[in-house]
Amino acid sequence: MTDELAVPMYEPDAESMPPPQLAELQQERLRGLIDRLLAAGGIQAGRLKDAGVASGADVALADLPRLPMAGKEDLWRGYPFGMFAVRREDVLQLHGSSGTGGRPTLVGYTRADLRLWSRMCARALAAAGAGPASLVHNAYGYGLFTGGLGIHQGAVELGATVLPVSGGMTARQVTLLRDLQPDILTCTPSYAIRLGEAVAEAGLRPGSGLRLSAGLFGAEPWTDAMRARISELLGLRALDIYGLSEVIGPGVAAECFQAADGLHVNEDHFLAEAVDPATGQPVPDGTFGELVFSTLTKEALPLLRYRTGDIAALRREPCACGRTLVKMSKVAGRGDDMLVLRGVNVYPSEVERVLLSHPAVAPDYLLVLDEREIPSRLLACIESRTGSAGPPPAAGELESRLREELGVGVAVRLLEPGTVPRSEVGKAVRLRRWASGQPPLPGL
Ligand code: DLL
Repeated sequence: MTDELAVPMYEPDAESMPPPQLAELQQERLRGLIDRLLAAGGIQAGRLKDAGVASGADVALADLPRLPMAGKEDLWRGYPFGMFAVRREDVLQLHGSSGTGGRPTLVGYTRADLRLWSRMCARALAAAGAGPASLVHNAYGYGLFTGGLGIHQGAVELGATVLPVSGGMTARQVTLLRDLQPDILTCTPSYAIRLGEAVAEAGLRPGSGLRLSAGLFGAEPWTDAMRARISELLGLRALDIYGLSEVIGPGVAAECFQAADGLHVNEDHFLAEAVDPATGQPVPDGTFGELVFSTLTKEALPLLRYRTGDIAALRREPCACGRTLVKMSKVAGRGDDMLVLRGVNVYPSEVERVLLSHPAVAPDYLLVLDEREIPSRLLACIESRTGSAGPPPAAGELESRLREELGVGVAVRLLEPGTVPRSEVGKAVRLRRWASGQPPLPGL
């Protein structure tokens, strides 16, 4: 680690705990979680009893793969408060995500949960180099979505100055970036690109009118190719932050400034597993699987072995930053986003990686799964890039790269800049299904 890149940890005792000590702590907390679930008497308690677990003392850390799992359906079934393990009046804050098919996933926090959440987000901000002297431009949406308020509370916890600008109104954001000179930017990666373009249009450049040093980008999948574009546009170190409402929100895992290579999972509070999505059996470290989390210390909504649907790999290895926490890879996609094209499994993020490795295309793309005929075919609609990146590639060139790297045919449509709809607020839509009627983009 070079001194230049060294930044202090927010909770060094926890973040760099020796693994055997961490395992002991996790086992003790897992037992506590099981006792709390059994005492609450809900659906998870019933499953534990069916599995022969009558008390936390019956369980060791190594038994984890044999314990029952929970999923989003449980939250939907218990909606709104059925999964809470505390009285509604002990819940201080509610959040949620819109969820698949418009069904909301509602989550709640006790006072202790809110403190924990703030600390986890403070850890992530500190890992990005933020400190009490920082100014955090927080362009995650404020509201039911956990991004805005989660990061906000973390910045306050850290003692930094936070600007709760929320998403949208891009011209005003550019003015604030210029006038306030924040060092930390937090928003979705797709919005970071949008902001980066708007900043360039306004004649601001990294080092001249902008002094951002790092950004924490998450809430949607993004690739290293996007990372390179964001860094170039905004002149900052682009770091990944991961989380989901059910587990706590942002702050489950985050990259460090030093390595920017995989996200450190706060596994002293969120025990992580990767399992085969089909069988639920653990996969070896380094292998992609579905992430499963147990919330070891949460009160309002304790979850044992919650299946996230997110596909990533876990890695246990020393990091330049000194954290001993397990690392997760960037999320490759969601199990339910995986496309099967003529028998080949493809994640949208893999298509993104191949497309954006070409310097003359823009990071604005939409994948259209044309299901009007069987077998369905995938169209990658991507904008060519304005500026000095050289001539746009021929569609055929990108198509051969995709065939070579993914082993499957993907048709490419090159579009004029500005054709793909931008998301100013909320998460970017990268995949649309076209089953009948009008195409999702004109002219397909
Ligand atoms: O997106 C929490 C969050 C806010 C994380 C801000 C990071 C920054 P939900 O709205 O409940 O919570 O959506 C959770 O978003 O299961 C993943 O599929 C996806 N997701 C979140 N972070 C990442 C990431 C917030 N860094 C769902 N990379 C998760 C890829 C992500 N996908």
